[in-house]
Amino acid sequence: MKLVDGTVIAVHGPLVRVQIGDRTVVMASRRRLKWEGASPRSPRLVVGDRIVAEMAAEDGVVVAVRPRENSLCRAAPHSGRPQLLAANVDQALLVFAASRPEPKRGLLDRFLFACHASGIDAVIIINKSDLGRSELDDWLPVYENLGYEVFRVSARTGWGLGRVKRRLVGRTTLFCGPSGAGKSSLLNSVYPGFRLKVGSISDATGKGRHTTTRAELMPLPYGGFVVDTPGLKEFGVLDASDEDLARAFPEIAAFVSGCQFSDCSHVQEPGCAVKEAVERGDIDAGRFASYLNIREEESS
Ligand SMILES: Nc1nc2c(ncn2[C@@H]2O[C@H](COP(=O)(O)OP(=O)(O)OP(=O)(O)O)[C@@H](O)[C@H]2O)c(=O)[nH]1
Ligand SMILES: [Mg+2]
Ligand SMILES: [Zn+2]
Repeated sequence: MKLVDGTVIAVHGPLVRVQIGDRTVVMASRRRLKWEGASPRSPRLVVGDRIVAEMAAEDGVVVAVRPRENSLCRAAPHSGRPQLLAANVDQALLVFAASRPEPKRGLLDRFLFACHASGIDAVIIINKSDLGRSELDDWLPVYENLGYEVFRVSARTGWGLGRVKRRLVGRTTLFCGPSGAGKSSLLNSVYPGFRLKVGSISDATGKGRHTTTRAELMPLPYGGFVVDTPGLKEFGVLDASDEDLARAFPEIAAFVSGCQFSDCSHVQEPGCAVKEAVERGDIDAGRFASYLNIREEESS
């Protein structure tokens, strides 16, 4: 018996696939798994977790989990319970398609919010730029003006991928976004060796078909790791504190001190500087809608 360190690269029900040095081992976990550090938001192993395994010959069992540096977490669609997408990532690439499927701003704002709340750098990737003009041309500049990095790319033609590749080197990067946005296609384009399965877009709904079914951590040949994930339809937020909201929506927070009431909810109070700014166009109406929506979900 000896103890070795490893990283979870995939979760298969109760079993995990763990990278230990240059080999991978599928193993179960001790029932009394030791969570080092603070108690975890979700006590289930997730891709990216750093673990300690007890090995005997070729077999192993997970006995402990190192403290998580960060984790991207959402409220699971039905139960509302914390569900982690991955742990210990350096950045998240939020992948949306210019069209097919149509990009949803509400979802983008929720991803951005969760990244802020977990301290994970977010980059906005607009894939399928080869499809031409899209409704997103009207609102994407809002995000560029807020200081987000926005990369327009095409996995199909290879356009813009150099920048993406440079951004991946030496880091652990989570790819997330709706089904059909082209996460797996992009990963295949930056490294064809991945040979990830790619789905089609339904002609009836214009949406993806949930081709990727589990998150997987994969090494890049030029250094760094990427995590491909299944497409997400919804992203329920957890623990949205006022500070988290202010950090994720700084352009709204900037006006709050001008409101007549110090506890203004910016919904129907008179003398609301936030609503006035929305009416003048100084705050983008779509962003304000996302802000209210996230806050409302949190208080419900
Ligand atoms: N026109 C165009 N189509 C693309 C591009 N990138 C991907 N696609 C197509 O979009 C469809 C979905 O691609 P996937 O890579 O499977 O999408 P995904 O985000 O991994 O989807 P899930 O695994 O279901 O979450 C496929 O038919 C791809 O060929 C692109 O840059 N341009
Ligand atoms: Mg996929
Ligand atoms: Zn107000």
